[in-house]
Amino acid sequence: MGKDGDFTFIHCADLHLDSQFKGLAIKDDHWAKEMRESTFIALERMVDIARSKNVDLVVLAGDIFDSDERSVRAQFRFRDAMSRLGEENIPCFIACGNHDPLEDWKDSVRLPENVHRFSAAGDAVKIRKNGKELAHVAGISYPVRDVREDLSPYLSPDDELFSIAVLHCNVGNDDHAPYSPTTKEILLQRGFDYYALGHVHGRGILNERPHIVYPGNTQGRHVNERDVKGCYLVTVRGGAVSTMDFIPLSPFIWGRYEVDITGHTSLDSLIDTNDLSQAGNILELEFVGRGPLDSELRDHEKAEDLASLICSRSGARLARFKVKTRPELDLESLRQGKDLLASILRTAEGREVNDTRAELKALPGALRFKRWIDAIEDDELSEIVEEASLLLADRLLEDRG
Ligand SMILES: [Mn+2]
Repeated sequence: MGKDGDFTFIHCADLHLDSQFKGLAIKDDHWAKEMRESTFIALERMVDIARSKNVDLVVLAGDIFDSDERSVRAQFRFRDAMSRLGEENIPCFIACGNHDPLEDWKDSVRLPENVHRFSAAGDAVKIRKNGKELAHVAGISYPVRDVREDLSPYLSPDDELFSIAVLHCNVGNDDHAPYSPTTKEILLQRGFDYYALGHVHGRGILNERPHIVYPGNTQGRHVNERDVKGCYLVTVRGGAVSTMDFIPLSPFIWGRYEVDITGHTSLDSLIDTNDLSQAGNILELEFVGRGPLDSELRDHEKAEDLASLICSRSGARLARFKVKTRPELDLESLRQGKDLLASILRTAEGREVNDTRAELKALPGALRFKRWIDAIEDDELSEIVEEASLLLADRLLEDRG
């Protein structure tokens, strides 16, 4: 015996099957349907890879389903995917997380026998190949959603075998909810060879040999979950990790893209010069810069049309857009003038945010909106003032002819 096995496995987490996508300001039924399908496509791609690479096992580190109201559809799609692994005798190990704790697995749809779901107390299974023990896989599931205890101490490795710990937990990441919080140092003391983690949606290899790994989620759900998402194909040679191959799975790749209007005098030149094909295929656009096209973009419908068009020409879809452009103005010389416009521009520029806030609150009837006025961030308020002054400048200059 001893750690001398050669084998491969897939480490996947946070599939969030049947997720409702956030941040889709532009409504489109056909497209919403496709988005809704994307988490399933990612799952099926993972299964295809597992089968074609003939991996020895698959581990899923929690958040397989997105919500406790999991649809029958989601349960069936998952069961079918697991059965496809079973056809090739590929076992799959599941450690449940905060989105799919054990109490939410109603078992109304039964899972095939190649699936092992870890218990709330933690348990372990030995993987055998050709009559020989290859690996020790330990894991633990959340009994309920809100687990604030570090669950890693409940797991123990087998010193004689390559040992994998499957766990949904937060290793010192402030951006994610502190479920089963732990640290790299604590994990390293447990003595496993590979910590197959889930929960944090950005992928990262926190340590090598032993490996502490987050594969990230399989499909980004909003613009802050950008770039390609997927899973890891891990190769173990001579009882140690030899390669970590990232396998892209997500049909939709979120991205942000800035469309700069500076220097453009016509909409067609703006459309023709922006190639977004590298940015992703579901995008948040931001129009920036200063120029004559600013006035066109102030028409919301026109701006939306333009944003959709720019995206679709690169084969991407528009999720939402913002217009942050400025009119072409020689502000410096306008400010030097002696007219109303000059005084507006100077006042706007030299304004303290708190004065603006106080004045807003002093307006007749403003008491009802006090909560909202207080909630506006300083930056946002400065921007509003600047925007208002430029809007006024536009109007005054239009009148001047
Ligand atoms: Mn998750």
